[in-house]
Amino acid sequence: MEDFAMSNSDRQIGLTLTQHIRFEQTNHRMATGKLSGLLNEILVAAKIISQEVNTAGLKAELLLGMTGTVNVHGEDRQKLDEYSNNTFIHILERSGYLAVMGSEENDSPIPIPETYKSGKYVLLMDPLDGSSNIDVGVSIGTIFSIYERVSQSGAGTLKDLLQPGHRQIAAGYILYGSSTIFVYTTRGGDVHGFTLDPHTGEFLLSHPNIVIPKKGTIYSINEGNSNSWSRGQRKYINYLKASDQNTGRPYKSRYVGSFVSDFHRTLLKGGIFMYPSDQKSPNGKLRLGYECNPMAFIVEKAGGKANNGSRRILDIIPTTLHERTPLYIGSPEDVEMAEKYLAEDAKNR
Ligand code: AHM
Ligand code: MG
Repeated sequence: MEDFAMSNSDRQIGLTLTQHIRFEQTNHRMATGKLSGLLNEILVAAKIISQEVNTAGLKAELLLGMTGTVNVHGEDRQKLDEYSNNTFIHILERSGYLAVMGSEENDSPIPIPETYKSGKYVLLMDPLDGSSNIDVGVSIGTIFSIYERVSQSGAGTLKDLLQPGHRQIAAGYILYGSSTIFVYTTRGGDVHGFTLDPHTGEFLLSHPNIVIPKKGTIYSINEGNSNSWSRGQRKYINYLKASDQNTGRPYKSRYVGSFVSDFHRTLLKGGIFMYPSDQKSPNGKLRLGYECNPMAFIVEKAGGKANNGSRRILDIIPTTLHERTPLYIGSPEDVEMAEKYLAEDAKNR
């Protein structure tokens, strides 16, 4: 006779993100209902942005192209960047869960207006990452990172936003790609991915308990910058390109130029993503608070590693809201190998 007993994986079929967040909470791995509430607010903003990203080409006048202003990094601000930032801010500021926010698009911390209740969490975000891909239909994403505030009371402060990444209590990203995927983790939980079902408007569990392969066969880096790389960096990439069956080389090269997409592929398939320091950008390009830390938190939870070439990303103490750091992130054996090559640079300094 056939066995119709339900396995754990059967039980997870059709599990919505909202139900999953609630389960995580009742499993006592997530301390309070308040964090669940905050994650649910992020989910709402993600659904709105996903819808706008998917139909942006049909409202090109309104949603594509430049706003005519520049952001804090001196980059031209895109209409969809601004739309996403405003959507997140307006939904989250009235949620009652946050004391302050920080965004790639805002020079300074974003206070919670006095008309709304303030809460015990603080949030850092890159509301729409991969700006250069917005107008060309290539995958882009949102990244978020959540901490408990360290200030005791009143309005949240910059200090609340400058905590080392190992203090994160939750982090995640939303990939607006061939499908919209929401990946998140919490301090006590594993890494889980959900795919948006466009018919029901629900995120359904599609990638439970993500574990990154110990080693991959793909590297991801902007090779256009290779002339300004350090000697160790150049040697490492040459090593990855050399043929050796035993170690699966040469590695394949893949670079979307949207961090969320490049990271998502690396998380699922293994390998390494790098945005190194180079002569033009000694601190690399990516920002510690709302790009590197959340992905480092996720990758470590999935069994991977993230460092700046020599130091664990999650141990860096931020000094400014928009500070940048070199990044090596992915399968543990690949990140360790990169570290070995980069150690040579340190010796020669
Ligand atoms: P953005 O936040 O302005 O979109 O910049 C970050 C993006 C990342 O998504 C991506 O990994 C990187 O910039 C690509 O940079 P480059 O074009 O220098 O390769
Ligand atoms: Mg960004």
